[in-house]
Amino acid sequence: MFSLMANCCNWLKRWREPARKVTLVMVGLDNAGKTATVRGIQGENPQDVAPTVGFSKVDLKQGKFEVTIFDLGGGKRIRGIWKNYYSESHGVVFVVDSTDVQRIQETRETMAEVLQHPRIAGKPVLVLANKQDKEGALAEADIIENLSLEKLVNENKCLCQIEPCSAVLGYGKKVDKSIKKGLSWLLNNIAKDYEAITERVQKDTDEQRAQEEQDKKERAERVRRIREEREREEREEAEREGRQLQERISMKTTYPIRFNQSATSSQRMMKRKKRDNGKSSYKRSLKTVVKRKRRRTMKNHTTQGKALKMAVLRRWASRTRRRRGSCI
Ligand SMILES: Nc1nc2c(ncn2[C@@H]2O[C@H](COP(=O)(O)OP(=O)(O)OP(=O)(O)O)[C@@H](O)[C@H]2O)c(=O)[nH]1
Ligand SMILES: [Mg+2]
Repeated sequence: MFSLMANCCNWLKRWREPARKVTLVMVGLDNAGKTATVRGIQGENPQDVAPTVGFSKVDLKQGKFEVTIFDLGGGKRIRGIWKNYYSESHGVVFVVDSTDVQRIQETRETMAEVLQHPRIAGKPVLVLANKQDKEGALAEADIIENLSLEKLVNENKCLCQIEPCSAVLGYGKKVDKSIKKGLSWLLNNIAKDYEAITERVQKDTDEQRAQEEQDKKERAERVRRIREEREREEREEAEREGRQLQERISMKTTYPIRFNQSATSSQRMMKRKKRDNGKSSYKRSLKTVVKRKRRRTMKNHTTQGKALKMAVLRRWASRTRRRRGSCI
């Protein structure tokens, strides 16, 4: 009677407990069946899934747990982003393609890297040996041996469970029982040590955020320095060009020949004035122009044309005289 009451109290206590937020990271080589597995758990058809580029985040409710699963792309070039999700994860789901015997070594190395990471070591790990419905799939024991699973989990102090399964057998309530079993094993083990894992998650996440913030600042500082350097160079270049332009302009204005030329022409003017006994050089020069024109016309034209040209020239000379108000 007493134990029945104690059980009831425990059940009531658990029932009144708030939902626990758990974050899981789902990793494994590309084509292993991660997205198909998540889809099945979510209640969506796991057939015809496309390779994941980057990651996809899935939120679901599993009993008393509010679970967030980060389904990360497994392509070789995407694997670099996995570590960004380690700090906030309470546990790991590692999906293995049991038929991919050729890449079993790569799977082993990848798994070792994940479990050895300081932000993963010590956290519970569920290994799903997927694609058991396919012919030639490795059995559980073979996978444990090929992955050196025992050694790996012992070295990194990770609680581990392996479940042979098939992600495409069914979905929702009909999802493969092994997947369900594996997921509840993982959540229960996280729940057992929930406070400690959550504290670690909090600490690691804060550290990672601080590190990211620091990296961001350093990046911004680097960019600022590069921009300043470039602006300084551009300014110097502009100043140099401006100076050269200024020099060229001043060279033009103080060009000695021009200066001498103008000096010579004024000198010539003075000389002419002297020669003409103070007569206007302008009159003299006009006379010269007319003379010159007349001579040129005489030379170049026939008698008739000459006469015509002379008439034109005379008219031009008289018009010029009138305009200038002078007489030659
Ligand atoms: N026969 C069989 N096929 C499966 C199983 N699980 C997944 N597949 C198929 O395997 C292929 C790859 O599945 P995904 O879920 O996209 O694999 P993934 O691990 O998410 O791959 P990435 O997103 O590239 O990392 C798909 O064509 C699935 O239909 C399974 O249990 N059995
Ligand atoms: Mg995927």
